[in-house]
Amino acid sequence: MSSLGETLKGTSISSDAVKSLAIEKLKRILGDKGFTDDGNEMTPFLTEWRGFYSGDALLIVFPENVQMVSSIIKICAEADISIVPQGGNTSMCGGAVPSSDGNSIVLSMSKMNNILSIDTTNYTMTVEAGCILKNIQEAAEAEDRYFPLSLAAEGSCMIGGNLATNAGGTNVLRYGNARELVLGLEVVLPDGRILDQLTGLRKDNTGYDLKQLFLGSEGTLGIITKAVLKLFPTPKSINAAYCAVPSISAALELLESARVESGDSVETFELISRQVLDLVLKHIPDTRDPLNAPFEYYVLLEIVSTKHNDDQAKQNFENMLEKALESEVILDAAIAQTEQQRQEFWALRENATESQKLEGASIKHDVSVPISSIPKFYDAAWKAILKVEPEARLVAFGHAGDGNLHFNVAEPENSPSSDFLAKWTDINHAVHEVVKDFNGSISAEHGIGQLKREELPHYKSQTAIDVMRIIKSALDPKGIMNPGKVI
Ligand code: FAD
Ligand code: 2HG
Ligand code: ZN
Repeated sequence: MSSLGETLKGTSISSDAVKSLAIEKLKRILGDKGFTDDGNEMTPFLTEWRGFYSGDALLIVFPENVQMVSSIIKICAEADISIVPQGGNTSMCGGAVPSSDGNSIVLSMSKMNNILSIDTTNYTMTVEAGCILKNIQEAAEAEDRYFPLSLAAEGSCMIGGNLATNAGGTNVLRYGNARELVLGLEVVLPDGRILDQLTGLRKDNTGYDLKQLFLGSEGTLGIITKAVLKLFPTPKSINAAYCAVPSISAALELLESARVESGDSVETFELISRQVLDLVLKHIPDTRDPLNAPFEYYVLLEIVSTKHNDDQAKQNFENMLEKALESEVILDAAIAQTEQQRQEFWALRENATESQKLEGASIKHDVSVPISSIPKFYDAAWKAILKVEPEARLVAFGHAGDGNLHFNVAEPENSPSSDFLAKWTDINHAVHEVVKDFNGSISAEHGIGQLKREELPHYKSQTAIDVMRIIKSALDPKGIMNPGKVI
């Protein structure tokens, strides 16, 4: 449909009128409870949680099933209205909020939140895309199965958003990214057709693996409506320790011995710098340092066994830590004796983002390098930041076990946030150039969204960008799926 006008039943009408008609049609098919155009009700869907991005929309829609999604897309495609898919709106890069041109609808997946089936023998679960991640974990647990995707936003992010961003989280070392946890997918394409690939197959080489296109595409190629997820045996014995390490290199030595000594059963290997711990202790009530003295770096380490009361695994874990202590690979460690103590360790890690937000302005870098390069990267990137802002405070933490660090920077104390934020691009550039030197990635797990869209072409080859554009224009020739994101 032309953006300037269209002949409808013999009458020439403007594109605005076409849009108004489309919006009326959408309201009719969705019914009163299926949409909102109320300003106050719309606000949370138009604003990103850190407050960096906000936009405008014609409508927020809440479809209840895949047919509704398909009808919505068809109506929007005809009227050149853009669609911004939204799950829990926890994106770290402005991916789920519309632009301010007001030519979009936000399509919230929140009403498509049914767990459809669990096949304990096939170790799979079929879910709608609007299921909250935590509900999926709990549903698996109720059947004595385990869905390992885990991240601090799990109480509000939705599986569709996790898959659309190929989320990582704290268990990637053992189970892989979200992408590796999916066997089948149902997607509504930008022309409204439904691509049903909801199989629970572990082997299927019948041509291109189409689902992979949509995993990590951040809503730019279609709407994920259902997924078949992989399940695993539930860890029954979890050994957790909060370890102080003298250096990042020592942390990697610990990783090596933990993997070998446990029969490669390391579930979590999270790095926490002292600055992060300090922010958490300062801002988050009921948190405490598990160790008696301060140290520069910590590792939250968990080793799991699927056997009940696995005394052997516990013994191996303690022996491994003792050896590490003797060889000064660790300087001290607290071992969780109860589930509550384990949760206390986790609070120190999971509140890193919240406490950094409460501390003031921050500039984040979600980067990955080969695990072996982490120590050198860490030093080089920190030096590069200090050249731009000598008073910057490094808030580094993350998934060191898979090479992904959140190399974040907090504003200097006692100076205006605006001065610090004015250096955003320079600080980003400084870190990302070091990432490039180490053959790393400028977005390990959060995606590109709006935040890194401009930077992407500097860090990806022209050929890769060309192929991405070919795929985008083949699937979404009108460019209506989440415009302004990724490419
Ligand atoms: P949204 O934010 O709503 O959307 C994210 C993107 O996916 C957008 O581009 C959106 O358009 C698209 N999208 C959403 N649903 C669909 C759908 N059904 N079909 C197609 N496209 C869709 N991320 C990590 O990877 N690892 C972490 O450890 C991690 N920790 C976090 C901790 C906190 C405290 C917070 C706030 C965020 C964290 N994140 C993390 C980022 C974020 O939570 C994840 O990326 C999450 O997977 C996004 O899910 P969501 O439902 O909130 O998606
Ligand atoms: C995490 O690992 C998230 O906790 C958030 O990916 C990281 O706040 C951040 O930068
Ligand atoms: Zn993370």
